[in-house]
Amino acid sequence: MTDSTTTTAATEGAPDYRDGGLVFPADFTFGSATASYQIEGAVHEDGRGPSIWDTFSHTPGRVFNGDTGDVADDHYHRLDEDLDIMKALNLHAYRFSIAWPRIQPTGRGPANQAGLDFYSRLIDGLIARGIRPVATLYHWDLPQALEDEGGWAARSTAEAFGEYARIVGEAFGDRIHTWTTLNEPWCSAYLGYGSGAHAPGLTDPLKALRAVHHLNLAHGLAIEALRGVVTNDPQYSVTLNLHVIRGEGDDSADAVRQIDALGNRAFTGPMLRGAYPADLLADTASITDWGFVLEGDLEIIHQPLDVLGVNYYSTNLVRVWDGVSPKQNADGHKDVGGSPWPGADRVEFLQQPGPYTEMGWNIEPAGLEDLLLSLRDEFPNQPLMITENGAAFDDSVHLELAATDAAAGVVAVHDAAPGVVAVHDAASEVVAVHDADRVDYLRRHITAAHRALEQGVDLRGYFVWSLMDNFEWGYGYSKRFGIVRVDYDTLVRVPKDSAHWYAELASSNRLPD
Ligand code: IFM
Repeated sequence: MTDSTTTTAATEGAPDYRDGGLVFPADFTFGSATASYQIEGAVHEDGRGPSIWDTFSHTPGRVFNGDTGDVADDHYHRLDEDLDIMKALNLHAYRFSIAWPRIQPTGRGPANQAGLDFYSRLIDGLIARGIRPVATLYHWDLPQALEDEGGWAARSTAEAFGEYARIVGEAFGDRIHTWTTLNEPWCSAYLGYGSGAHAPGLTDPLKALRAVHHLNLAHGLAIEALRGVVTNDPQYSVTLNLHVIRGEGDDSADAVRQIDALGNRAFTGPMLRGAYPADLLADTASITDWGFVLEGDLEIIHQPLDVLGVNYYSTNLVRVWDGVSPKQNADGHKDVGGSPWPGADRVEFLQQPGPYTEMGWNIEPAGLEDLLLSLRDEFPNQPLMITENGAAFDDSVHLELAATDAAAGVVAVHDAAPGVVAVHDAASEVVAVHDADRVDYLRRHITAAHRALEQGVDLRGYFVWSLMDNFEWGYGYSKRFGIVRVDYDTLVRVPKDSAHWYAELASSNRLPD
């Protein structure tokens, strides 16, 4: 996951990753992913309690444009329509998350039956359509009541999570294909409690590190609880946003190592090796002695995993800050003042060469190949799954009509972003989105995945982020990652070209030409 030299897939023969016709194994999974708060809406319905993201998004200044997940994609009320879209896209699997506050409105106590019923309908609807359910237990919507008791900085939240896992395991443990405990605990800990860019919006390095451990512990407790109650033979996993870290300059090795420790090994260490890395403990010694790691915790966290979920979007470039020039913080996350890198004050994140997605993230498919190869080398017996990859491009539609086509009744409308064209009918409703940029991004990254497979990586599948445009956390609805367009006024869904392209891939396991 680190690279302080210059030997990367990007520089070896410089492939452009724009292959067609590549064939994936017949049992390779192509799916798509979403998360509860990003798509469901219906935040006050059927007994759902408030989550930290309800509080955060309703706090002025926290989310772009004051956007909230109150309605989002209204998936809660459009479940059948969305399931039919998944079926039409030939998805093999669908990765969704369960909103803890729908199941336990305050994070403790008996299950809310209406919440269980919603996910039961979702799971049954998937199975009826031949789509495997991949359930994430936690994609960031912590019950607010638990945050009020200390949130992830408190051990009791991890213990409550184990009980929540037992409840959903008892309810759905006959039907879930793959259980994923956490999505990107890096973000929950460091953006939630370190930088303040995510809920609950705190900027406390000690709490961020306590959160790291309690999220790790929650992962282990959840798997233990699930194993005790499920009745089918599911796969167990966790999804990490592992960082591909390049170094700039001859003295960058230590900066790379430090970010690798905080960003990657703080999770893979305890989860896959049963220990926190010694250099992580040393780097953060001025913040904590890690006395919150109690005897027995590491055994609980160190669970065999059927697949390790990997989310990949772009790379990082770091160097040692000289302490004089203005410090660059181009780590790809919304800069709201605090640092998501406790103890790494001497490391700066450099802006990388483009091209970029609408998030400002550099497009580098070689980074995905490098990441998969390095995981193969570090954890040779660990099967992998790409649980998120995708791109935001500006295919929102606020455009002029092209008079020449109007007579034909279909009006091509060109967006500001090159490579994206939305097509309206005469009533100005979007009927197609030609998102060539996104197709190109997906093609290149899926080619990178194929290259990794050919080099012996035990890669089991790929999930595109995201099935549909949705609430992109601190950026609200301003960033569109979906392969299906959502009109936030009408909530009408329109599959983009990328969706049709992906459907063709999923139907044949062959990369379209
Ligand atoms: O939208 C998020 C998702 O919730 C977690 N992984 C990254 C995506 C894009 O930022």
